[in-house]
Amino acid sequence: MMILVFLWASISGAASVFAASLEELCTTFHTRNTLLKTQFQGLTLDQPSVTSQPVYNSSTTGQIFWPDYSGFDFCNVTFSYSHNGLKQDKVLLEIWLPAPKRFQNRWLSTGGGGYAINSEEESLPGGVIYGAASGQTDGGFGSFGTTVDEVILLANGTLNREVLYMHGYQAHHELSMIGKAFTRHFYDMADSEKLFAYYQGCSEGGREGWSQIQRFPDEWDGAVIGAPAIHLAQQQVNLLYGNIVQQTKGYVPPPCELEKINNLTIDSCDALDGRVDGVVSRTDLCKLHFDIESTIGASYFCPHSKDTSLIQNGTVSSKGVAVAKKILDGLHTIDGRRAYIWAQPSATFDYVASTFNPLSHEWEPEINSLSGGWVTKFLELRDVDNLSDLDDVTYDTLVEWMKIGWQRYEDVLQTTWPDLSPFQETGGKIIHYHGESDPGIPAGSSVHYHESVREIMYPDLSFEESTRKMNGWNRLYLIPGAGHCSYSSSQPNGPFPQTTLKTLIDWVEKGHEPDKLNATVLQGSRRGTEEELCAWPLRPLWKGNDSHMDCVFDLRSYDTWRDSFDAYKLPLY
Ligand SMILES: *[C@@H]1O[C@H](CO)[C@@H](O)[C@H](O)[C@H]1NC(C)=O
Ligand SMILES: *[C@@H]1O[C@H](CO)[C@@H](O)[C@H](O)[C@H]1NC(C)=O
Ligand SMILES: *[C@@H]1O[C@H](CO)[C@@H](O)[C@H](O)[C@H]1NC(C)=O
Ligand SMILES: *[C@@H]1O[C@H](CO)[C@@H](O)[C@H](O)[C@H]1NC(C)=O
Ligand SMILES: *[C@@H]1O[C@H](CO)[C@@H](O)[C@H](O)[C@H]1NC(C)=O
Ligand SMILES: *[C@@H]1O[C@H](CO)[C@@H](O)[C@H](O)[C@H]1NC(C)=O
Ligand SMILES: *[C@@H]1O[C@H](CO)[C@@H](O)[C@H](O)[C@H]1NC(C)=O
Ligand SMILES: *[C@@H]1O[C@H](CO)[C@@H](O)[C@H](O)[C@H]1NC(C)=O
Ligand SMILES: [Ca+2]
Repeated sequence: MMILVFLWASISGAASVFAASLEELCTTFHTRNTLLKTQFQGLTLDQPSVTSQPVYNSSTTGQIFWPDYSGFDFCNVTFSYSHNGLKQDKVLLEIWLPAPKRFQNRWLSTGGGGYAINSEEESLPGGVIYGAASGQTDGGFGSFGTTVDEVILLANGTLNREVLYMHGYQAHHELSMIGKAFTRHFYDMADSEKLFAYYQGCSEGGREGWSQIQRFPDEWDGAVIGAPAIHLAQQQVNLLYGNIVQQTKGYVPPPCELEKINNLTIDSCDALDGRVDGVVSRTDLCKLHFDIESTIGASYFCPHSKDTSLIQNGTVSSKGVAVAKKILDGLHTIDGRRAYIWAQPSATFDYVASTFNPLSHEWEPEINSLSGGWVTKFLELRDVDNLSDLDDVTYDTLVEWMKIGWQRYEDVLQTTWPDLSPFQETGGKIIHYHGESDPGIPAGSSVHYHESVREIMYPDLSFEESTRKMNGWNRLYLIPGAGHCSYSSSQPNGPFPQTTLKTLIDWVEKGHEPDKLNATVLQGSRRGTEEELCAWPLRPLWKGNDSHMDCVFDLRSYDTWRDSFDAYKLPLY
């Protein structure tokens, strides 16, 4: 059987595939044959595992990272491979290959979020609609639905290092390497033909994207990277910070009180950008000009169905404001040295959770399990899903946890390597975006990394000159009013960039520099309105509700984004 397949391959040659239809290519015979030609040292691709299935007239609607699109056909291929020498090792890939007449010589790798390394098919249409073969990996964790935290421990005390490194960067490297070769053979591309390679992902998926750009620079032509969790050791602990502020200050504000403080912040800072639209497009000006203590005494009311004990009715207290202010200030050691940052003002306090205890009639801190599970599994190596309490945890404990995670995972999960010269030299392009009101991963985290890269790569150039050079290949766009990898319901008039991969493709393949990034309002009464986003370090400014937006630079605003992390002796990039 093997011999026959080889024979068929050598007789059929290139021409037969060239004009083939989707039905002709999307067969087990052709995909197995394609896999046979796809060979890598150290990996065994499993022929019998191949599945392939044509999917016709598919559509994608209601996504935020790309527009609605219907009527596309693709070949859905899955197969597994293993690493030679490892026992019980199986990594599953899924690749969607556009119908041959729609294929545009492009590859797209897609990533995950939270502890997931993929988005279970949700991200794949985002490439297929632009003629890209698009892939996802299960990381070798057991199935596309299995997340890394479920398999990171072999037993209490024993880290699964294979899983760790696969998650950190290796699985994505293999996905793109195998996926690109498979795609070339599937369509029978000539060696001289260029296959453009792209990445698109947000949050953990953004971290995965940076892991590839930082480590495998010549594998990529471009990446669209959203709100990346790159300072992972800091980030995973940071979501406990709000709880520790509540605990330290001895006051757990009812969620409604924090929501009211945030609503008043949005109301007060809205106009600072020059346009009254319910969107704080300049959180930096909000930092400079808004006094959060002005919210003390405002009354709040949050009705709740049925359970009357949950009706929150009161006035914003000085204690509540003290908690909010301390959270916004970001984590410092007890003696006042900065260890990390929090979200920008106007971001919701969604990651400062509390639960109502009906017995005591009080609100109590609720541990975020993403963070709790990081501490138990990745730091303490205990196979339990969440911390059971935060007894004796102080600001210094959080800083200590950040340091332990940073040092232990510096070479695998901390994804902040700041020298991207090899990528820049190959001509690669980056569009990096971050919701300015992201409540979970601070927008400042993206700004900080972006500025670290600029300073490391262009140490001898002026601010203006180095910024100009960076924008020639690596651009950062903050999205006014947007939350974590999405728009935010508390600032419904804010836009979200929905055609970013197309913009990147035009930049890479046609040289169209994205001076500004297109974005669309995706909810509320202004739904469908097109806007543009300024490229960092320029910031939007309107001169009135109906006026044109200018992208301006002002040093005082810029300085509010620059922090020095003096809790550490090492530089945090
Ligand atoms: C394709 O799907 C759409 C619905 O998304 C349907 O209206 C249309 O009839 C379908 N076309 C074909 C050729 O099946
Ligand atoms: C793609 O193929 C896999 C494996 O057969 C299957 O589980 C999945 O549902 C398929 N997806 C689509 C969209 O057909
Ligand atoms: C791992 O340790 C936790 C306590 O930290 C315990 O609850 C659990 O049962 C242990 N698991 C195993 C498999 O021993
Ligand atoms: C905050 O504003 C939103 C509208 O944007 C409203 O639905 C909500 O009730 C407000 N919350 C409070 C506590 O006033
Ligand atoms: C801008 O719009 C807001 C709300 O739509 C309105 O209250 C305000 O008066 C307007 N400002 C100007 C200068 O038109
Ligand atoms: C909130 O409480 C005040 C007094 O505590 C009361 O006068 C008011 O009616 C309450 N509002 C609502 C909507 O329940
Ligand atoms: C994490 O554990 C805490 C404390 O046991 C609990 O309050 C919280 O609901 C848990 N979180 C999740 C998402 O399970
Ligand atoms: C951005 O929007 C403008 C105006 O709607 C449009 O002409 C342009 O093609 C868009 N650019 C991209 C890359 O989609
Ligand atoms: Ca505004």
